[in-house]
Amino acid sequence: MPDQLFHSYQFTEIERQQMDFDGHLAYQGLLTKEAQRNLTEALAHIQSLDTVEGYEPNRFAAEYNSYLESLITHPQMLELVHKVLGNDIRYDHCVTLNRPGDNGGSRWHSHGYSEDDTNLGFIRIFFYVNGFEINDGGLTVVPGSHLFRDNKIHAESDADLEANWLRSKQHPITGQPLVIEHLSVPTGTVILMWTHAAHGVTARQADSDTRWTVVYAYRNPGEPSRARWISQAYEDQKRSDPDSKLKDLISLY
Ligand SMILES: O=C(O)CCC(=O)C(=O)O
Ligand SMILES: [Fe+2]
Repeated sequence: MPDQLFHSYQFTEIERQQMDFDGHLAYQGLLTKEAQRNLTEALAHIQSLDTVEGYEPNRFAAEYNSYLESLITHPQMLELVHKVLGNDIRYDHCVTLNRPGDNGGSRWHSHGYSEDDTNLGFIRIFFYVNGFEINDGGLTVVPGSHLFRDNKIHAESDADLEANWLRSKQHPITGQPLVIEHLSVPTGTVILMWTHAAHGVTARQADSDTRWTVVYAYRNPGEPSRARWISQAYEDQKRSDPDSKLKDLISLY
């Protein structure tokens, strides 16, 4: 048996509705201490590698680190993904998101997948191994923004988002104006997010330690995927290995 990845949690109709309503769902402190330790080590390993153009260790992280790779098919990971996406799933990417002190964060954006067929879902599963605070490598979100299924949200700042994309938009279910939310989460937090949700990341403070983070993405197959960071060699190897746990998860379709 692999080590425990998560403490116990619930994904009942209540959590599903919350995720579908907000576009994200945070499980505070879900990662076990052991998983946090192993993840920190693995993320530091990726950080220590020289970059390779076209085959970047941070983008193809699971291909560079066997612990990160093992989590793609960890029974607790697959159980969670199946709860959210149902039976038919594919692995899409595993990208490290380490942010050292002074890291600039990320502007507001969304990601795309299957804009027309809303039956096909795509989720990002963020492991915020050592958590984050508001205005210190903190994730920012707009509850309800994913319901627009807009893959082209871009803004330089909160003010820019508010003056443009957010302006005159209401939550499709409540009719209330959409608002920005700055999250803050403790060590070991896992955040699930529908890929069309508007999100950004605040800059890391200069005197802060590295924020250790990795994202695992999965989807229902059926459409091409733009952020699918899987090398052809890796895909071919997994597909041709009858014993690989990734065999049925690795292909695009
Ligand atoms: O670094 C983060 O917290 C989020 C990064 C991000 O936008 C993403 O992986 O989609
Ligand atoms: Fe993103």
